[in-house]
Amino acid sequence: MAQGQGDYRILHEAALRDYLAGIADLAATLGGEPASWSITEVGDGNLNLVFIVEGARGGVAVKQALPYVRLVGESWPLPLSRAHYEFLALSRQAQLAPGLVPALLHHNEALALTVMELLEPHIIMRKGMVAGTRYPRFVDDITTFMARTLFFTSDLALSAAEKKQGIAAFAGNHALCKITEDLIFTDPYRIAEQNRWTAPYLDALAASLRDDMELHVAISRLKLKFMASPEALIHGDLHTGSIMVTDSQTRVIDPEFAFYGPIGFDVGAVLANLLMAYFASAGHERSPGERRAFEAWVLETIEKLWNEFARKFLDLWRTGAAGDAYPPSLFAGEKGAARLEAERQAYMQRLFADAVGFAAAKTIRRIFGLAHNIDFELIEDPRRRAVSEARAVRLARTMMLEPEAFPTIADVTAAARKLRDWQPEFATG
Ligand code: SR1
Ligand code: MG
Repeated sequence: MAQGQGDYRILHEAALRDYLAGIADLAATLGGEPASWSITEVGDGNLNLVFIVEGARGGVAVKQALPYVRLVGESWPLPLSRAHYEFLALSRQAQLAPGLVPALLHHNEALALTVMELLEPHIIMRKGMVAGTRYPRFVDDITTFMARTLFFTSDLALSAAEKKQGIAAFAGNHALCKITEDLIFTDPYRIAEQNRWTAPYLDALAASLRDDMELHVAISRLKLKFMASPEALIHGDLHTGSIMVTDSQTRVIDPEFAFYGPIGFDVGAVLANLLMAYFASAGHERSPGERRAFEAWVLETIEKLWNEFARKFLDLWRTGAAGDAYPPSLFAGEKGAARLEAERQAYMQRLFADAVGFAAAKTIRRIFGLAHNIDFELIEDPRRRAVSEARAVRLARTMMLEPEAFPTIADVTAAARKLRDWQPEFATG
């Protein structure tokens, strides 16, 4: 499947058609004459080109990395090697969480190009949530994906040698890590050219982020944890734009930010994006209270997200731990079993605190940093948008500064519920 010949070039429509026509398996999947294939560029992410190609028999999705950040342009170069790490991560995730990532059909290292199954009729979950759609399969699927990919690439499941080989295999993806280190953990808290927010309503809040030393300590501790905690192979960008859904299926896409990092970063990413969908929802209402049922579902999903993830992760630990951490010989007998179980609970409590902190960081970056999300951006009236954003920031700030106020996931949802109708000073006027 993997190919490595040829020089890199950007494949626009005609070149892509010729390229795919030259690969017998793909041409057969598409069917009919290559000239009849429809090719549409649909990429709405920040980094890459994405094409949907459809023929008489079927379709495929083609993703090609650009040598720069698409959102910004050629002034911000970015290594093509991210396509290699994405392919590697997708391959590993497919083994560990079968059916929860798109099937890989072809990869060309030199072209930084990957061909995958066409996910149809799946849509990007973020778009569905903006429309107020509920996804009944989501929580079970995403918790299975996270529990299995994170547990089985951790020291709880791997030998020390396997784990270190894993870390080494992804260590070269540091340019993508640097994006996260800058855009999530640094820029929103300082003057940075690419920052933006809903002005003038959030001007004072933006200034307060730049001036709050306790917040600077808290975000820097999280940054250090992100940089120096190779706990497991994480997706690295697990927001609702990296998840495609239908009523009955969930697929996780786009793991180009994958590396060995803190487990709480992936869990916190999903948590943050559900919280943002919750706070954005009021801004999408056409009549007061119209989306209450959707909002109740989001909060219920947030609670299940943590509870189900923790249950599945602990089950794997209790039944499938073959890693070099926590040697069984140190926890023999009834006394050992009881002590190890208490330690598992303490591990999960620490992981929850990490997830709460990372969720806060991921929320603040989407409101004050370079890359925003459509949950808020599609609220047309800027004052209304700023109200939703200010509620999310108020919760995020407390989560970052007072993590002890959130010992359980129910404390997070209770705090979110309380802020649903909170009116910042600028709300009227
Ligand atoms: C310059 S890239 C901006 C963001 O897009 C990706 O989806 C990541 O979230 C990254 O931080
Ligand atoms: Mg992406």
